Formats: sequence, C-alpha cells, structure tokens
Amino acid sequence: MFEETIFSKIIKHEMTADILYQDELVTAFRDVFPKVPTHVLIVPNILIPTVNEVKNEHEQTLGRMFIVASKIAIKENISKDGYRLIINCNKHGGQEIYHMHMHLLGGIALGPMLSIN
Ligand code: DGP
Repeated sequence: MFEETIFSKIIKHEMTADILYQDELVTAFRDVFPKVPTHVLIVPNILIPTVNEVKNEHEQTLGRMFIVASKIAIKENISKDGYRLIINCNKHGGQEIYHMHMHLLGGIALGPMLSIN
C-alpha cells in the first residue's frame, strides 16, 4: 500500500481546493502556489505515487489526464497561444507530492523548456 498525500484528501473532498473538473478517473484543481496565470494539476483519483509505478492497467486514466488537460486549456483560453504539460518524477525531477500529477501551465510565454541552476 502506498502512503496517501494531501491530494487524496482533495479528491475525496476532505480538504478544500479549487476543483475545475472531476470524473470517475481523474480530478483537476488549481495549484495552491501558481507559478503562472493558469496552473492546474490533473491527478488520477487512484494513488499512483510516481510515473515509475505506472502500469498497463492505468492506460485509460493516463489517457483521460491528457483529454482533461486539453479541455481545461480550451476553457482557460490558453489553447491557441499554447501551454506546457509537466509530470515531475522523484527527487531529480523535482517531485514534491508523491501522488503522480500533471501540471498544466500557461497564460504567459514560458520560455526555454528547462533552467538548471
Ligand atoms: P510537484 O513538485 O510536481 O510534486 O508539484 C506539487 C504541486 O502541488 C506544487 O506546485 C504545489 C502544489 N500543492 C501542494 N500542496 C497543495 C495543496 O494543498 N493544494 C493545492 N491545490 N496544491 C498544492
């Protein structure tokens, strides 16, 4: 069994978040510390800690994450100018919350893909 994070509480509505979308597979809510004007997290409802734990059985959920990201981008009016989708994995990837999630980032030009300090 994996250890639940704050994201499980948000998914179960035990903790407040600005939820934009929820269905039987995924939940999308605004990042509490937005880095750009639109910063949304798209999260599987089941706990997959990192991309390393992704299995064949998660294929539908992973597909749904992209579909939801695309729909939210349209709703947020950032689809035409463009946006970035990021999934961080483990320490070197900069992952802080061990419930796999996709960042949808947009609303400004994001510049180069990476800046390594
Ligand atoms: P990552 O570094 O990829 O694990 O990103 C975790 C993100 O989660 C980070 O951008 C901040 C966000 N976050 C952390 N705690 C909360 C919370 O309680 N609510 C919301 N909405 N977002 C959170």
